[in-house]
Amino acid sequence: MGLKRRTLLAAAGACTLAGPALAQKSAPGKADFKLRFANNLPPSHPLNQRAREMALAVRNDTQGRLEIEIFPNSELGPDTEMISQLRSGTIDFFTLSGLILSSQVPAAAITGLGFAFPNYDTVWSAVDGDLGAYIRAEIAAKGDLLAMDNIWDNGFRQITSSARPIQSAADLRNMKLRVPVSPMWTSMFKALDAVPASLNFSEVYRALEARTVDGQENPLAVIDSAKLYEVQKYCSLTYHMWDGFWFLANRASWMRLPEDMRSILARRINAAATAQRTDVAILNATLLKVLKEKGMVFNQPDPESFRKRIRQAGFYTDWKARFGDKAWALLERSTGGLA
Ligand code: X2X
Repeated sequence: MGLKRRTLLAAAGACTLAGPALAQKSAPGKADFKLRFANNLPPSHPLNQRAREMALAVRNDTQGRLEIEIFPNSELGPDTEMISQLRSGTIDFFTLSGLILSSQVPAAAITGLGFAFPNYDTVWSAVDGDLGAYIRAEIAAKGDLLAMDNIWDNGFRQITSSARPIQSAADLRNMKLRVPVSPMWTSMFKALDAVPASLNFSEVYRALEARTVDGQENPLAVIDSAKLYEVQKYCSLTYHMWDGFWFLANRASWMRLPEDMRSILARRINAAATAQRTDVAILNATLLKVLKEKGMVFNQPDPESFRKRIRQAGFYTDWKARFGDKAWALLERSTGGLA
């Protein structure tokens, strides 16, 4: 390669590294960067509604130079495969529960500890505070992943069933319950004497319809947007776990962007997360009536029998040892004593 050509290429590279002010303007209608954002939720879920708004805002802010293509509903594959695609860079962004991410980043499961958070104030004080920062540092330490500052809200999880309402922990005995693919979910429902079946979300509706599992557990916004009320009769408001979605980025994809695009993108993604949290809070207040009108039967069990059963099974002792004192102390700073 002649000096002239090498010099030209270096200049072009410098041009990109120096930021878009010098970057080649894309041809009208043709983006300089096209990124792929995948998730496992229906298009109607607030996460995808706010993601579409965010993508539009980013395209406008960058004068069309940066486009984000959204793939909802596990279109690019089940969660456990999309993690690999994110790490290889086939997918650039992926929203994922910390409990499923824990196969790669064990510490990320801590926010899903059973009955840890009594309300949203304690959730946000933890995930927007030192515990969230600790988890994001653990994610970044993998070397090929980054997490945006603001976690998106999945919600407090409730148990649905086609067989019976869950009035106490005893009603879970031998119930075949679908759980996401994560040691935390499996261990909690084993501690409750259920029979947890690990399935990616993309398989849940069919498994419930075919009765290969009796029930599943999810926040109301997921139960409604995924139309699980069509295949589940009972919904027991257990609030047994809070769950959130880290907005994850492939690090190489992120670092290829000019610095000014990265700051626009981070600002818009984090703002969308804040708006989505408000959407979920509104749904939490309105979906009970809506789902009753769609035929679901609700009950609100006393959480004490569940907490007592998992404590007796050594659930907190076991997970405190797995997470370690530092992470556990960060969690208890928001929740108070748990083990
Ligand atoms: O898989 C689930 O149940 C879901 C949609 O809530 C998560 O992504 C954790």
